[in-house]
Amino acid sequence: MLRYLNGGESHGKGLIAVLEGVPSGLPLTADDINRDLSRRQKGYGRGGRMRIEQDHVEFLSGVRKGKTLGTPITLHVANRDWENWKAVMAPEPGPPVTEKVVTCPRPGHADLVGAIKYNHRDIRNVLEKASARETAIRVAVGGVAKRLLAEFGMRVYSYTVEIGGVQASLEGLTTEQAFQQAEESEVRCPEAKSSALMVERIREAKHKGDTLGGIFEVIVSNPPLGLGSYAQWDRRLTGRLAMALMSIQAMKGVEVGMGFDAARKFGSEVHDEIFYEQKTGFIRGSNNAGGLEGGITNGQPIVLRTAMKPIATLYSPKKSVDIQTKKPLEATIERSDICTVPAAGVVGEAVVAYEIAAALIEKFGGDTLDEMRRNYDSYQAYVKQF
Ligand code: EPS
Repeated sequence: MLRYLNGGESHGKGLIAVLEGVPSGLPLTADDINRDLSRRQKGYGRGGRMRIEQDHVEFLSGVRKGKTLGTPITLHVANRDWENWKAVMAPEPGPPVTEKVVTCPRPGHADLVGAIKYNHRDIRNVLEKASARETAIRVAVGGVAKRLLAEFGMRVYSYTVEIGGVQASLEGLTTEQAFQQAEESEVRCPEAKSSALMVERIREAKHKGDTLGGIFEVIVSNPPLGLGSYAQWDRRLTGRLAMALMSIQAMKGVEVGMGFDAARKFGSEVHDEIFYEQKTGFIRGSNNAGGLEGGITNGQPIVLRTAMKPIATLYSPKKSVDIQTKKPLEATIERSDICTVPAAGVVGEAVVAYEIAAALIEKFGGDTLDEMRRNYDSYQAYVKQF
């Protein structure tokens, strides 16, 4: 069983995660993870904080001489901004740093509900963990998962398909091409014309003191048939993937394969027909299901799209109420990003990689990578002759 917990405040000393259940013998280096940490920090529309941070992972346990030990892997990502926040965030008892106390909740953020739920009179106690800074450590955990998936021929891709109402046209592009082109774009959009329009929309939003959301797509190539299960509700992989994506800050919807469009069509236009060929076994004529049927992978690429709302911190703030004085106020301006859809795609890859790795370990689990590989190979041989 794969599991992890994370901890860390946005302006605290750093972020950590303890990841347990990774088999021994998996080649793993900090570089494998740092690439994604750096990709997550980029994108047109990021705010000033990303000029301060330079995220790197440090393994505090579970990895020795470039290989996993089969013991809990403790990952650490330091917050460089901590140097500027030591007095405000100190764990030792002491008076608050008055100018950093937040009493005006931002509409759309966890501020108000979090303050009431946990009885905090300083909203900073809420926003520090609710913050999307947490996604840095989730990307680090996802990096370990990606290394495991790579051993079984799987890759996880993402790209931006929409920002502020500008839709990219991906016609004629393979997943690999779309991904490569997205990596060249400052909004991680595969298509140049839409990329430029998206940048324009973000510039416009910035000018108005506003923010923008959008949609990104995550694709997993080459998954084996049979991950997840219909046998119990919480084993359905479709649900687990949706939960993982919806747990990212600011996400408001997930589509699988054809997604919401399927609700507008006849069944005959939606379901992927089944064919059989001696050489390859069962094959499908299309992939409207997005690689998932009955909560189980069907061997086709997994295709997921996630909608992100615009960031809640606005430079032209919306109306709110001070939680102490109960007087109307304009919501607090914390330093803010304008649009983080490009970064959110990288986070999406990570959370999806983690869920697929968890399902893979559940199905082929063993204490060592070699044992997992033996289980995987014998199962694939069985599927082929079915
Ligand atoms: C965030 C607010 C900003 C973002 C932060 C998420 O941070 P700050 O308040 O320090 O300016 O930069 O994102 C990150 C730090 C990051 O690493 O992505 C928020 O309120 O969610």
